[in-house]
Order: sequence, then structure tokens, then C-alpha cells
Amino acid sequence: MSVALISNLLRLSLATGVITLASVSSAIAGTLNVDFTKLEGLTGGNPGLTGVYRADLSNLGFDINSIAIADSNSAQGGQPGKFSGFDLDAIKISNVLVNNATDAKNLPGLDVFDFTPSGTLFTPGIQRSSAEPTGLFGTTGGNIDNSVATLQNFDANASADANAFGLVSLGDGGKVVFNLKNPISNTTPLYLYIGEAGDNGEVASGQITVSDKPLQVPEPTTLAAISLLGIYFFANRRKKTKAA
Ligand SMILES: [Ca+2]
Ligand SMILES: [Ca+2]
Ligand SMILES: [Ca+2]
Repeated sequence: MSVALISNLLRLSLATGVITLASVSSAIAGTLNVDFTKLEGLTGGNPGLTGVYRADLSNLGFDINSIAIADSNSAQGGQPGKFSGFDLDAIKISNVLVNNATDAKNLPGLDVFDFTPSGTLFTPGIQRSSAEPTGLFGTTGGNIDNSVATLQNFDANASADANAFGLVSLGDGGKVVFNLKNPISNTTPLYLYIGEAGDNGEVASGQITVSDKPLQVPEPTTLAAISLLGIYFFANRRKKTKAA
């Protein structure tokens, strides 16, 4: 990502509960504490094991044009192969505050997402061991296939077999950028809800970025760097596995 692209960008870290404000002139212009709350209960399809997390986006001080979610690349939790990494069931933005996963499932949400490849930009992460050539679950040809992922609904079947449905696995270190159909003005209240299918340790270190600008897919040089990084992590992990 170029310096220009991280202009006026807020990064919410699920792990630390901190938003970091960045600008063109400096990588980090300020830091705000943010409550990142795991809602009560689980939701989803069958089995419904989606953990839902809420971030308060009220009073950010700018209009939101894009939201990015990146897998932490911890290479821990959940299933390997095409289910590697953060398993995104759904993403919603709403003016309504809810406190449990079922209520989040029933929220209509604001009509701001375009889940086609033109509005949902995917950078696949690495598949952990036994990679499948067909790609990560919920993807087709390197893009998110929303007929499988159904990112508008918390409806994931949290299983790693033929019953799996309703989610996209980002892969280790993968990233998805949602460029919103319309900017969301800086009104209050405003809440972001995301679900992690399986609720099995892959959300705690994920990251969310909200920005006042549309984000773009990485430039070729950046993609190359990410690939090298992925290879490094893969090699490093193999070494550790051998040692252990
Ligand atoms: Ca996973
Ligand atoms: Ca879904
Ligand atoms: Ca999971």
C-alpha cells in the first residue's frame, strides 16, 4: 500500500482495542481507545458457531469510504488448507446497537456494501499445508464469490466438509477491502458488526481498517512483497514444525 493510500486512515485492532489514526505526513498521527466488544452468544447457519464482534464507529470525525479486514497471519486457530485464516461470515454497519449475536443476525444493516469483485477487493492469504488449487473457501478465481460467502448474512455453516457454506476464508495474512457504495457521513450512533465462523481463535488478532478514502488493490510491487512475506512465514513455520 502506498503512502497516499494510508492517508487519513484509522486502524482498529481487535487485539489491542486501539484505533490508530494515520495521515499522509506521518504514519501515526494519533491513537484513540476503542471498545471492541464480543457480543453474547453465537449465531450463523447449521451448525451456527459464528462469534460476532462490534466496534463503535460513532464520532470518528470523518466520513467512512472503505473498510478493510486483514487476517493476523498468526497461522493459528481453525482449520488448514482452504479454510486457513480468518473466516468472515458477514459484515454489517448499522445505527442500531445490539448486544447479542442473534440480534446482529436480524439487523437489516445499512445498504452500503457492494459484495461483487468491483466493490469487494480480495487479496488471498496463504493456505496452511495441503493447499487446494481451487483456492480458499468462498472464492472463485481469486475473488470472493458472494453466492457462497453471503457476506450480507450471518448464516455460516461452521463445518470443514461439504456442508460448509456462508463464509469466506481469508487465508493466513489475507485481506479484504470493502469500498462502500456511498460514504457514511459522520453521524452517530454507528456500529460495525463482523462475524468469525467457528468462533475458534481466528478473530482475536484480526485487524479492521476504516478510511475516508476508497482503498485499492495492492500495486504489483506490493503484491510481490506480500508474496515474499508469505513465503517467509511459510518457511519459518515449517522450520518450527520440524523443530517441534
Ligand atoms: Ca479459518
Ligand atoms: Ca455469510
Ligand atoms: Ca474460524
